[in-house]
Amino acid sequence: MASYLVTGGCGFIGSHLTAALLAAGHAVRVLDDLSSGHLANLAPGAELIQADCADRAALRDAMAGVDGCFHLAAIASVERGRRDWAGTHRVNLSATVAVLEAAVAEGSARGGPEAVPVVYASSAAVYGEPASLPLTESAATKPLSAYGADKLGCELHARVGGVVHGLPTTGLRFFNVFGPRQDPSSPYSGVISIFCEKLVRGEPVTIFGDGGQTRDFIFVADIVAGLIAALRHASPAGPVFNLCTGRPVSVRDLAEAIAGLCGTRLELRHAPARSGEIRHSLGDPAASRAALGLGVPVALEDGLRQTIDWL
Ligand code: UD2
Repeated sequence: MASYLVTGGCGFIGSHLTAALLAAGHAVRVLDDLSSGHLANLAPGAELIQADCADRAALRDAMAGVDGCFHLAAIASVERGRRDWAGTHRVNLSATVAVLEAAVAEGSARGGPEAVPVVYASSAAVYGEPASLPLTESAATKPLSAYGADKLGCELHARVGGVVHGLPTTGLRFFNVFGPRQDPSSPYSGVISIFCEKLVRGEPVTIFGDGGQTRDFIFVADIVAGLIAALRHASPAGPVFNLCTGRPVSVRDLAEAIAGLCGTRLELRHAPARSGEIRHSLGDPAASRAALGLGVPVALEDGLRQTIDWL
Protein backbone atom coordinates (compact mmCIF):
# COMPACT_ATOMS: atom_id res chain seq x y z
CA MET A 1 0.00 0.00 0.00
CA ALA A 2 1.24 3.44 -0.88
CA SER A 3 0.06 6.95 -0.15
CA TYR A 4 -0.66 9.54 -2.82
CA LEU A 5 -1.55 13.19 -3.17
CA VAL A 6 -4.07 14.10 -5.87
CA THR A 7 -4.50 17.81 -6.53
CA GLY A 8 -7.88 18.55 -8.09
CA GLY A 9 -9.18 15.27 -6.63
CA CYS A 10 -12.75 16.63 -6.42
CA GLY A 11 -12.79 17.40 -10.13
CA PHE A 12 -13.81 15.32 -13.11
CA ILE A 13 -10.57 13.39 -13.77
CA GLY A 14 -9.12 13.68 -10.26
CA SER A 15 -12.16 12.06 -8.64
CA HIS A 16 -11.93 9.03 -10.94
CA LEU A 17 -8.20 8.73 -10.21
CA THR A 18 -8.79 9.00 -6.46
CA ALA A 19 -11.44 6.26 -6.57
CA ALA A 20 -9.13 3.97 -8.57
CA LEU A 21 -6.19 4.48 -6.18
CA LEU A 22 -8.40 3.80 -3.15
CA ALA A 23 -9.86 0.70 -4.83
CA ALA A 24 -6.29 -0.57 -5.32
CA GLY A 25 -5.78 -0.29 -1.55
CA HIS A 26 -3.77 2.95 -1.44
CA ALA A 27 -4.26 5.95 0.83
CA VAL A 28 -5.20 9.18 -0.95
CA ARG A 29 -5.01 12.78 0.17
CA VAL A 30 -6.81 15.30 -2.01
CA LEU A 31 -5.92 18.97 -2.29
CA ASP A 32 -8.80 20.88 -3.83
CA ASP A 33 -10.23 24.36 -3.30
CA LEU A 34 -13.67 23.25 -4.59
CA SER A 35 -13.70 26.15 -7.06
CA SER A 36 -14.78 23.87 -9.88
CA GLY A 37 -14.66 20.47 -8.17
CA HIS A 38 -17.48 19.26 -5.94
CA LEU A 39 -17.38 17.75 -2.47
CA ALA A 40 -19.86 15.15 -3.73
CA ASN A 41 -17.13 13.89 -6.11
CA LEU A 42 -14.72 13.13 -3.27
CA ALA A 43 -14.26 9.37 -3.15
CA PRO A 44 -15.21 7.93 0.28
CA GLY A 45 -12.05 7.21 2.26
CA ALA A 46 -9.97 10.02 0.78
CA GLU A 47 -8.63 12.76 3.06
CA LEU A 48 -9.43 16.30 1.91
CA ILE A 49 -7.29 19.39 2.37
CA GLN A 50 -9.43 22.24 1.12
CA ALA A 51 -6.99 24.88 -0.09
CA ASP A 52 -5.75 26.73 -3.13
CA CYS A 53 -3.23 24.61 -5.03
CA ALA A 54 -0.76 27.54 -5.12
CA ASP A 55 -0.85 27.81 -1.30
CA ARG A 56 2.68 26.76 -0.35
CA ALA A 57 1.93 26.00 3.32
CA ALA A 58 -1.03 23.82 2.35
CA LEU A 59 1.11 22.09 -0.27
CA ARG A 60 3.80 21.33 2.29
CA ASP A 61 1.23 19.66 4.57
CA ALA A 62 -0.39 17.87 1.64
CA MET A 63 2.93 16.47 0.37
CA ALA A 64 4.05 15.18 3.81
CA GLY A 65 4.67 11.45 3.77
CA VAL A 66 3.28 10.68 0.30
CA ASP A 67 4.95 8.33 -2.18
CA GLY A 68 3.80 10.19 -5.25
CA CYS A 69 1.81 13.20 -6.41
CA PHE A 70 -0.72 13.51 -9.23
CA HIS A 71 -1.17 17.16 -10.12
CA LEU A 72 -4.50 17.68 -11.86
CA ALA A 73 -5.75 20.94 -10.34
CA ALA A 74 -6.21 23.51 -13.10
CA ILE A 75 -8.67 25.86 -14.75
CA ALA A 76 -9.21 23.60 -17.74
CA SER A 77 -10.85 26.18 -19.94
CA VAL A 78 -9.40 27.89 -22.96
CA GLU A 79 -12.17 30.49 -22.73
CA ARG A 80 -11.42 31.36 -19.07
CA GLY A 81 -7.81 31.96 -20.15
CA ARG A 82 -9.05 34.55 -22.60
CA ARG A 83 -11.15 36.37 -20.00
CA ASP A 84 -8.79 36.05 -17.02
CA TRP A 85 -5.28 35.67 -18.41
CA ALA A 86 -3.28 36.39 -15.24
CA GLY A 87 -5.76 34.62 -12.96
CA THR A 88 -5.70 31.36 -14.93
CA HIS A 89 -1.92 31.62 -15.30
CA ARG A 90 -1.57 31.64 -11.51
CA VAL A 91 -3.56 28.43 -11.20
CA ASN A 92 -2.33 26.66 -14.33
CA LEU A 93 1.38 27.45 -14.15
CA SER A 94 2.42 29.15 -10.86
CA ALA A 95 0.60 26.49 -8.85
CA THR A 96 2.40 23.77 -10.80
CA VAL A 97 5.76 25.34 -9.93
CA ALA A 98 4.64 25.40 -6.28
CA VAL A 99 3.69 21.70 -6.47
CA LEU A 100 7.06 20.80 -8.01
CA GLU A 101 8.86 22.84 -5.35
CA ALA A 102 6.89 21.13 -2.57
CA ALA A 103 7.80 17.71 -4.01
CA VAL A 104 11.49 18.65 -3.87
CA ALA A 105 11.17 20.14 -0.37
CA GLU A 106 9.45 16.99 0.93
CA GLY A 107 12.38 14.91 -0.32
CA SER A 108 14.83 17.17 1.53
CA ALA A 109 12.68 17.11 4.67
CA ARG A 110 12.97 13.32 4.70
CA GLY A 111 16.74 13.71 4.59
CA GLY A 112 17.10 11.70 1.41
CA PRO A 113 18.03 12.79 -2.09
CA GLU A 114 14.73 11.47 -3.46
CA ALA A 115 12.07 14.05 -4.26
CA VAL A 116 8.44 12.92 -4.45
CA PRO A 117 7.68 11.87 -8.05
CA VAL A 118 5.06 14.04 -9.75
CA VAL A 119 2.75 13.11 -12.61
CA TYR A 120 1.00 16.17 -14.01
CA ALA A 121 -1.67 16.95 -16.60
CA SER A 122 -0.50 18.65 -19.74
CA SER A 123 -2.72 19.06 -22.80
CA ALA A 124 -2.96 18.63 -26.55
CA ALA A 125 -3.36 22.42 -26.44
CA VAL A 126 0.47 22.67 -26.31
CA TYR A 127 0.58 21.75 -30.02
CA GLY A 128 -1.66 24.52 -31.38
CA GLU A 129 -2.47 24.13 -35.10
CA PRO A 130 -0.95 20.80 -36.15
CA ALA A 131 1.39 20.80 -39.16
CA SER A 132 0.59 17.12 -39.74
CA LEU A 133 -1.49 14.38 -38.14
CA PRO A 134 -1.37 12.28 -36.04
CA LEU A 135 0.55 14.36 -33.52
CA THR A 136 3.58 12.62 -32.07
CA GLU A 137 5.28 13.97 -28.95
CA SER A 138 8.10 15.37 -31.08
CA ALA A 139 5.74 17.65 -33.07
CA ALA A 140 6.30 21.40 -32.77
CA THR A 141 4.63 23.06 -29.78
CA LYS A 142 3.02 26.37 -30.73
CA PRO A 143 0.12 26.96 -28.33
CA LEU A 144 -2.70 29.22 -29.51
CA SER A 145 -4.15 29.87 -26.06
CA ALA A 146 -2.98 31.01 -22.63
CA TYR A 147 -4.11 27.59 -21.41
CA GLY A 148 -1.84 25.81 -23.90
CA ALA A 149 1.06 28.14 -23.11
CA ASP A 150 0.69 27.46 -19.38
CA LYS A 151 0.57 23.70 -19.95
CA LEU A 152 3.74 23.94 -22.04
CA GLY A 153 5.24 25.97 -19.20
CA CYS A 154 4.41 23.09 -16.82
CA GLU A 155 6.44 20.76 -19.03
CA LEU A 156 9.39 23.17 -19.11
CA HIS A 157 9.39 23.66 -15.35
CA ALA A 158 9.07 19.91 -14.75
CA ARG A 159 12.20 19.37 -16.84
CA VAL A 160 13.99 22.15 -14.96
CA GLY A 161 12.97 20.38 -11.74
CA GLY A 162 14.71 17.27 -13.04
CA VAL A 163 17.88 19.07 -14.09
CA VAL A 164 18.26 21.34 -11.07
CA HIS A 165 16.77 19.22 -8.27
CA GLY A 166 16.70 15.65 -9.63
CA LEU A 167 12.88 15.75 -9.44
CA PRO A 168 11.25 12.77 -11.21
CA THR A 169 8.20 13.74 -13.29
CA THR A 170 6.02 12.54 -16.14
CA GLY A 171 3.79 14.92 -18.12
CA LEU A 172 0.70 13.66 -19.92
CA ARG A 173 -0.82 15.55 -22.83
CA PHE A 174 -4.52 14.82 -22.52
CA PHE A 175 -6.54 14.97 -25.73
CA ASN A 176 -10.36 15.39 -25.53
CA VAL A 177 -11.31 13.61 -22.31
CA PHE A 178 -14.91 12.56 -21.64
CA GLY A 179 -16.88 10.48 -19.18
CA PRO A 180 -19.14 10.56 -16.14
CA ARG A 181 -18.86 13.65 -13.87
CA GLN A 182 -17.72 15.98 -16.65
CA ASP A 183 -19.76 19.11 -16.08
CA PRO A 184 -22.12 19.74 -19.00
CA SER A 185 -23.42 23.06 -17.70
CA SER A 186 -21.24 25.61 -19.49
CA PRO A 187 -21.13 26.24 -23.26
CA TYR A 188 -17.37 25.57 -22.96
CA SER A 189 -17.83 22.13 -21.43
CA GLY A 190 -16.69 19.16 -23.44
CA VAL A 191 -18.87 18.54 -26.47
CA ILE A 192 -19.68 14.97 -25.38
CA SER A 193 -21.04 16.04 -22.00
CA ILE A 194 -23.17 18.72 -23.69
CA PHE A 195 -24.51 16.44 -26.43
CA CYS A 196 -25.27 13.59 -23.97
CA GLU A 197 -27.20 15.86 -21.63
CA LYS A 198 -29.26 17.40 -24.42
CA LEU A 199 -29.98 14.15 -26.25
CA VAL A 200 -30.98 12.28 -23.09
CA ARG A 201 -33.66 14.96 -22.66
CA GLY A 202 -34.61 14.75 -26.33
CA GLU A 203 -33.48 18.34 -26.96
CA PRO A 204 -31.74 19.59 -30.13
CA VAL A 205 -27.95 19.92 -30.20
CA THR A 206 -25.96 22.73 -31.81
CA ILE A 207 -23.06 22.04 -34.15
CA PHE A 208 -20.53 24.82 -34.57
CA GLY A 209 -19.49 24.97 -38.24
CA ASP A 210 -20.17 22.06 -40.58
CA GLY A 211 -19.56 19.30 -38.02
CA GLY A 212 -16.74 17.85 -40.12
CA GLN A 213 -14.14 18.91 -37.54
CA THR A 214 -12.59 15.93 -35.78
CA ARG A 215 -11.24 15.24 -32.31
CA ASP A 216 -9.48 12.40 -30.52
CA PHE A 217 -11.91 11.55 -27.70
CA ILE A 218 -10.46 9.50 -24.85
CA PHE A 219 -12.53 7.98 -22.06
CA VAL A 220 -11.65 9.00 -18.52
CA ALA A 221 -10.82 5.41 -17.43
CA ASP A 222 -8.02 5.36 -20.00
CA ILE A 223 -6.70 8.64 -18.60
CA VAL A 224 -6.70 7.11 -15.10
CA ALA A 225 -4.80 4.05 -16.36
CA GLY A 226 -2.27 6.36 -18.03
CA LEU A 227 -1.81 8.47 -14.91
CA ILE A 228 -1.15 5.46 -12.68
CA ALA A 229 1.25 3.87 -15.18
CA ALA A 230 3.07 7.21 -15.62
CA LEU A 231 4.11 7.35 -11.97
CA ARG A 232 6.37 4.33 -12.38
CA HIS A 233 7.87 6.03 -15.41
CA ALA A 234 8.65 9.37 -13.72
CA SER A 235 12.26 10.42 -14.11
CA PRO A 236 14.40 13.56 -13.89
CA ALA A 237 14.49 13.56 -17.71
CA GLY A 238 10.85 14.75 -17.49
CA PRO A 239 9.27 12.50 -20.13
CA VAL A 240 6.05 13.71 -21.75
CA PHE A 241 3.46 11.52 -23.47
CA ASN A 242 0.21 11.91 -25.37
CA LEU A 243 -2.84 10.33 -23.78
CA CYS A 244 -5.08 9.79 -26.79
CA THR A 245 -6.66 6.99 -28.80
CA GLY A 246 -5.47 7.72 -32.35
CA ARG A 247 -9.16 7.52 -33.50
CA PRO A 248 -10.54 10.60 -35.25
CA VAL A 249 -14.27 11.23 -34.71
CA SER A 250 -16.18 14.06 -36.37
CA VAL A 251 -18.58 16.16 -34.33
CA ARG A 252 -21.41 15.17 -36.70
CA ASP A 253 -20.71 11.43 -36.28
CA LEU A 254 -20.52 11.95 -32.55
CA ALA A 255 -23.97 13.55 -32.45
CA GLU A 256 -25.40 10.65 -34.46
CA ALA A 257 -23.74 8.03 -32.25
CA ILE A 258 -25.05 9.62 -29.05
CA ALA A 259 -28.55 10.05 -30.45
CA GLY A 260 -28.51 6.37 -31.46
CA LEU A 261 -27.50 5.27 -27.96
CA CYS A 262 -30.15 7.50 -26.40
CA GLY A 263 -32.81 6.24 -28.81
CA THR A 264 -33.58 9.86 -29.70
CA ARG A 265 -34.25 11.37 -33.11
CA LEU A 266 -31.36 13.73 -33.82
CA GLU A 267 -32.43 17.33 -34.20
CA LEU A 268 -29.51 19.52 -35.25
CA ARG A 269 -29.07 23.27 -34.97
CA HIS A 270 -26.20 24.96 -36.74
CA ALA A 271 -24.13 27.91 -35.51
CA PRO A 272 -21.02 29.56 -36.96
CA ALA A 273 -17.71 27.78 -36.35
CA ARG A 274 -15.94 28.90 -33.16
CA SER A 275 -13.38 31.49 -34.15
CA GLY A 276 -9.78 30.36 -33.90
CA GLU A 277 -10.50 26.72 -33.24
CA ILE A 278 -8.46 24.04 -34.96
CA ARG A 279 -10.24 21.77 -37.46
CA HIS A 280 -8.57 18.47 -36.73
CA SER A 281 -6.86 17.15 -33.62
CA LEU A 282 -5.52 13.60 -33.52
CA GLY A 283 -2.83 12.15 -31.32
CA ASP A 284 -0.44 9.27 -31.92
CA PRO A 285 -0.71 6.92 -28.92
CA ALA A 286 2.25 4.68 -29.94
CA ALA A 287 4.84 6.16 -27.57
CA SER A 288 2.61 6.12 -24.48
CA ARG A 289 1.38 2.60 -25.23
CA ALA A 290 4.94 1.31 -25.60
CA ALA A 291 6.49 3.16 -22.65
CA LEU A 292 3.58 2.96 -20.20
CA GLY A 293 2.25 -0.43 -21.31
CA LEU A 294 -1.27 0.87 -21.92
CA GLY A 295 -3.84 -1.45 -23.48
CA VAL A 296 -6.46 -0.87 -26.17
CA PRO A 297 -8.54 2.19 -25.22
CA VAL A 298 -12.20 1.89 -24.26
CA ALA A 299 -14.37 1.84 -27.40
CA LEU A 300 -16.12 5.16 -28.06
CA GLU A 301 -19.58 3.54 -27.82
CA ASP A 302 -18.78 1.93 -24.46
CA GLY A 303 -17.50 5.22 -23.07
CA LEU A 304 -20.55 7.07 -24.41
CA ARG A 305 -22.90 4.52 -22.88
CA GLN A 306 -21.27 4.90 -19.46
CA THR A 307 -21.47 8.68 -19.76
CA ILE A 308 -25.17 8.55 -20.69
CA ASP A 309 -25.93 6.06 -17.89
CA TRP A 310 -24.41 8.45 -15.35
CA LEU A 311 -26.75 11.32 -16.31
C1 UD2 B 1 -10.35 20.96 -26.18
C2 UD2 B 1 -10.35 21.13 -24.66
C3 UD2 B 1 -9.72 22.41 -24.27
C4 UD2 B 1 -8.35 22.55 -24.91
C5 UD2 B 1 -8.47 22.38 -26.42
C6 UD2 B 1 -7.10 22.42 -27.05
C7 UD2 B 1 -12.24 19.98 -23.69
C8 UD2 B 1 -13.59 20.14 -23.10
N1 UD2 B 1 -11.70 21.11 -24.16
O1 UD2 B 1 -11.19 21.93 -26.77
O2 UD2 B 1 -9.61 22.46 -22.86
O3 UD2 B 1 -7.47 21.58 -24.36
O4 UD2 B 1 -9.05 21.12 -26.71
O5 UD2 B 1 -7.17 22.22 -28.42
O6 UD2 B 1 -11.66 18.91 -23.71
N2 UD2 B 1 -18.82 21.71 -30.45
C9 UD2 B 1 -20.04 21.78 -31.09
N3 UD2 B 1 -21.16 22.01 -30.34
C10 UD2 B 1 -21.12 22.18 -28.98
C11 UD2 B 1 -19.86 22.13 -28.33
C12 UD2 B 1 -18.73 21.90 -29.10
O7 UD2 B 1 -20.14 21.63 -32.33
O8 UD2 B 1 -22.18 22.38 -28.35
C13 UD2 B 1 -17.62 21.43 -31.26
C14 UD2 B 1 -16.54 22.47 -31.09
O9 UD2 B 1 -16.71 23.54 -31.95
C15 UD2 B 1 -15.29 21.64 -31.41
C16 UD2 B 1 -15.65 20.23 -30.93
O10 UD2 B 1 -17.05 20.22 -30.79
O11 UD2 B 1 -15.05 21.59 -32.79
C17 UD2 B 1 -14.99 19.88 -29.60
O12 UD2 B 1 -15.26 20.94 -28.69
P1 UD2 B 1 -14.81 20.87 -27.17
O13 UD2 B 1 -15.17 22.18 -26.57
O14 UD2 B 1 -15.34 19.65 -26.54
O15 UD2 B 1 -13.23 20.66 -27.23
P2 UD2 B 1 -12.07 21.49 -28.00
O16 UD2 B 1 -11.36 20.48 -28.84
O17 UD2 B 1 -12.58 22.69 -28.65
